[in-house]
Amino acid sequence: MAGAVCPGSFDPLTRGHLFVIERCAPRFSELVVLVTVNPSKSGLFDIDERVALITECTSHLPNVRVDRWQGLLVDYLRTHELTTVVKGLRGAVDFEYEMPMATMNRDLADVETYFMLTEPRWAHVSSSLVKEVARLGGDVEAFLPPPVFAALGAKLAQ
Ligand code: COD
Repeated sequence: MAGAVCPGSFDPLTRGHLFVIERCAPRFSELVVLVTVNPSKSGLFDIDERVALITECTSHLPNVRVDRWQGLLVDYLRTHELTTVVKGLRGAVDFEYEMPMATMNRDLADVETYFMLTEPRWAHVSSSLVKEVARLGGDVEAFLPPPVFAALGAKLAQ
């Protein structure tokens, strides 16, 4: 099978994201985890930090590459001659949010989106909820790969 792109903000990478990446990677020749840059949105982690954390957390997956992109997702795919996007789905709310994007990307560039159901134990996990809980002193270790948990602790201690 050809390559695919797994896009997201990844601010930061969670175990839910990693589950999707680990399940998808063996099913494609190459999986590009693409950190998309939204200039109007300032995240907790800068783009270099997000790329570095994903690179470290996916180092056991030989066909995973981490990249970054600012602009339309389909333009990245066109530039790299790719036609498949993979996304994680946590439930109906994700589906409602993702369906128009998937249809738009199909209309724009004949890009197909494959959805991977998350594992139930990660269905409530999002980067934003993890950050909120951590900022308020909650224990979020279970929801993050160890390097991300360490980086989040260091970031919030700053
Ligand atoms: N389990 C499984 N999957 C999960 C989990 C979890 N616990 N948490 C998140 N995910 C999935 C999300 O459903 C999403 O598919 C993906 O992981 C990334 O999630 P986030 O939160 O890191 O990133 P988003 O949702 O903010 O990313 C949205 C994009 C950046 C992909 C989107 O806005 C985009 O494509 N932007 C590029 C500009 C563009 O082309 N815009 C037009 C789109 S038609």
